[in-house]
Amino acid sequence: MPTSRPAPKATESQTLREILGQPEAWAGAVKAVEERGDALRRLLAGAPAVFCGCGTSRYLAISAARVHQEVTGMAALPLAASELFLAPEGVLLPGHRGPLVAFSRSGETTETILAARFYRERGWGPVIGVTTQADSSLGAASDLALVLPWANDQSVVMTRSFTTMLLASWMGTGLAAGDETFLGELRRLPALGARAVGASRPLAAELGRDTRLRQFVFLGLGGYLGLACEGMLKLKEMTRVVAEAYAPMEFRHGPVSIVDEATAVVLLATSRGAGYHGDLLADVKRFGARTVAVGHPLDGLGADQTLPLGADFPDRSRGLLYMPFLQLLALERALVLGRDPDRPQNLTRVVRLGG
Ligand code: F1P
Repeated sequence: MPTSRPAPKATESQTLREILGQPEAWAGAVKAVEERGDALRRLLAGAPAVFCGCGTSRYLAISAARVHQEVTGMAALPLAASELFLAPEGVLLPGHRGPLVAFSRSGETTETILAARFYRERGWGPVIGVTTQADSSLGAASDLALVLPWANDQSVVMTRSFTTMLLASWMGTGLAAGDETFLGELRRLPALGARAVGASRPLAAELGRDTRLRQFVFLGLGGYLGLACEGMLKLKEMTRVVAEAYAPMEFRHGPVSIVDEATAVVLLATSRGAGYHGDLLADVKRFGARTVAVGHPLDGLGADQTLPLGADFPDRSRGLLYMPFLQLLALERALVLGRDPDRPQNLTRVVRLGG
């Protein structure tokens, strides 16, 4: 239903408050996971894992699973929750055993609850529910519920809840792997969050308010694909502007046809991709795109605009610092279009089947 409420000023937006409040919420996640460390280690270590969710929580599952596999050395499969119970033969092998990590801010999304129940009924392994809601249906369907109530966004769109649940998942991964170096990186992120938010605001405002840019493409490698997809979703939800997300090199294989002078291509920079992504940006620039590179390393990419973030972090943990920029970009565009970023068209805070 279109909202009849006039769009709020930026300062009145619930979404903005939640974006700005992320660093405190991250600190809470680090602490909460450490307190449940033994139980999480027991459930997560030593077996292939499945990660699932819907919408934002599904994109979170991609970033969580890719990092989990890299850090633990155990297979990790990201799924849309519905795939798990509607087409299980295509995703899990007979005899599968290992934990399911199911994400849901509300803990009430129909498909995520059904996936958790289905997984347990089949005896595939323990379910870890990561949510912001105490006493939720997901919690009831889980062997261990990791509840992060301070990250429960009141806005329809998920911002703080996405990054906080992602950091919590990465912490669980670090504990399962016993990887103190990785855990040390994650423990440093909350203290750097406020600086990342502050550094992101000017470029987010400039690009978001530049209405000559009518379509946005977000590119992310590996676990950063989940972040790129989430950047796309924020823009769609808050603004209805055309947005797409790809693994960077994939963009050249067809989708590049959409590029014109009204296109912004936002690359989420990674050390691993650096040797290839300069050529990619040069290509899309030739077709007229505005190119923006976020993160690190940025040298040699030749992007029109850059936002340096997280230079002293490795790829696996740096991406969290990129998210405020993507969220703020969408918020700025929503406000310039006179849309209410807190209340996207056609969307409710919880999506229930038949509800
Ligand atoms: C998942 C989701 C969100 C979307 C909206 C409706 O919610 O699809 O991605 O932005 O808020 O719900 P959840 O399962 O994480 O509560």
